[in-house]
Amino acid sequence: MKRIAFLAVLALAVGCTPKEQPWSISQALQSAVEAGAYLYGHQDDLSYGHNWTVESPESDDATRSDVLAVCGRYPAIVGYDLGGIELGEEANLDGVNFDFMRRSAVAHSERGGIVTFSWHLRNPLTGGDAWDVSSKEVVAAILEGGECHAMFMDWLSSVADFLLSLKDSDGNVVPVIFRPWHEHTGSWFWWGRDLCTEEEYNALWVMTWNYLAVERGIDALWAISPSSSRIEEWTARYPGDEYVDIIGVDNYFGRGADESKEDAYARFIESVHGCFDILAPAAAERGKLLALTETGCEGIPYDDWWTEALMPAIEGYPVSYVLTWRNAPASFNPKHFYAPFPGQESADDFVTFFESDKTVFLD
Ligand code: BMA
Repeated sequence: MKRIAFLAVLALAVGCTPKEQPWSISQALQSAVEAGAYLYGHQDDLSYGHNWTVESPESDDATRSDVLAVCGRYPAIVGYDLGGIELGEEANLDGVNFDFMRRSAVAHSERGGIVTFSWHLRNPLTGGDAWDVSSKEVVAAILEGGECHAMFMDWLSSVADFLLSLKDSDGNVVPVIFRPWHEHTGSWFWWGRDLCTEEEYNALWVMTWNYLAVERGIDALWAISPSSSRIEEWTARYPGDEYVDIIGVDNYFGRGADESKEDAYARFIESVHGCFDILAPAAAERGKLLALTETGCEGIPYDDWWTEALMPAIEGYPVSYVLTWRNAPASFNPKHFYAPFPGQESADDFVTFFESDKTVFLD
């Protein structure tokens, strides 16, 4: 684990005006890159793990974490998902209570960490979920002049209210990374490539940004995460440099039924390199941070995936952070986890990954 002046960097933000506040997170990420390291992040890290879940959301002190249990440190970044907030639900689509999300996000931030939010929101036109791709009219329907525009702006106001409620003990709203409309070069979400035009996608982003950043004054770093699928087309669905701070990619490891482990590792590394070969120069040219915004190997049934697949995939690129997806409770799915827990097959290798001077965890 590389020690960067993480807390100090965040503390510097105290003197900033609200508009400049995400500078603190930006500096922490930039410092890591300059030190040749990247922050490690884990989705829903404090909310549940493979063998546990927060049972009393109103009183739980958000100290439990599979990552902490394995290596003795929290991830530097904790990811959360806002899906469900748009309907005023008590918990998100994966059962994370929003009051607990608020408290644990603030707690993580006060410990010196960074929080990032994605949003697997419902389909506003059909009433289905984020994966309901039955209509190509959804984005058009929520843009200005569309039949669902007013309703959608109401949904956005729930997001704004929540983000503005993330106040630390001094009453300051904590800066976050906001990562909406992700994996849009794929076609499995209703805002994906085959589901809306390039103009509609870009207008959706700008409308979201105008409302949250300008109208509601939310200070966030905005991360755009195309999927590795059709990554070469990513610039067509990119709203413009003014609206983006981090350029990343969502790229997961997978192994074909007849594929050897070695071939699967090589194919993953090559795929991540292929994405970064396109994104890294573009990010540098535009003055943006680069990230592996979602990745992971489901169930991690290997004792060297972290050091032999993930690290070589990132090596050589100025990646500021990497986030692995959630450790769903075994009762939901015993194999749907992307970070180890004590005794898990990849745990020792994860400790090597943690000990490397290329990675940054919470000090
Ligand atoms: C997916 C899976 C789902 C989950 C969704 C949003 O990748 O983990 O189980 O509902 O992300 O978090």
